[in-house]
Amino acid sequence: MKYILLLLTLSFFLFGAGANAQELRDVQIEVSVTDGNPEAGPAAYTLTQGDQVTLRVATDRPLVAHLHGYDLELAAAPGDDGVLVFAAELAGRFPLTLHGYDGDHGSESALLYLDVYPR
Ligand SMILES: [Cu+2]
Repeated sequence: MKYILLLLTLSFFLFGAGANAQELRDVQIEVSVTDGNPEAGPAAYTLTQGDQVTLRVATDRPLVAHLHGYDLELAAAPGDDGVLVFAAELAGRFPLTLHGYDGDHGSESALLYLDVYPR
């Protein structure tokens, strides 16, 4: 009986620690690009440092997008969404910009902003 109590106590402790770690959220962000512009204008998304981010870009034409600061790039095409999966370890404001759209490399317009707040 004592062992069972000990196990219960232990699992409570472990579960408690796990619950703390889960303050780190899984954040899904989706943006749809048409004519080189995000559907509803460039939105800002608020994150907390350490959040696990899945960033998905759907597009009507082939594009390359660049997440500044994190220096991550994704490619997307019609029917083939571009996806970035990363931990938001850097705090600050970071734009995701177009580096190419439909073969044109001239644009650097922002598709969205990530505002990552320090823990
Ligand atoms: Cu860039």
